[in-house]
Amino acid sequence: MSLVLTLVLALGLYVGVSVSQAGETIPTIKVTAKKFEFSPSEITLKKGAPVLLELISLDRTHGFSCPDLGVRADVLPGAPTTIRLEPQKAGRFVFRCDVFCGDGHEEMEGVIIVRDGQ
Ligand SMILES: [Cu+2]
Repeated sequence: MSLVLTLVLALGLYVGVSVSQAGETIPTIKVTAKKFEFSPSEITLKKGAPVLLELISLDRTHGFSCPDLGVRADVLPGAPTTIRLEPQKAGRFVFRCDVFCGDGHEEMEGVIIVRDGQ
């Protein structure tokens, strides 16, 4: 991926904020799924900083599974699924579609990069 595209994705990542019951402001990251890709396919987070992932499908039911970070959800067309994520370890963690969706299903994946908060 080109540097420019990476930058655009990084800047475009934080598209909104939500306020939790505790009154803290949590950034919301929208992730779309379609055969056979997630967009963005690379999500950069800060260790210890909570985010909401708003998952929506553009075609059929997919899954969003990142066992290393303890998250898993169905991704449905027309109805966003929101999951809260507060990564406690830095690293690169692959997420995958875990609902069989056709010929390209096995390659339908992305990566969450968690950076140390400093
Ligand atoms: Cu799939």
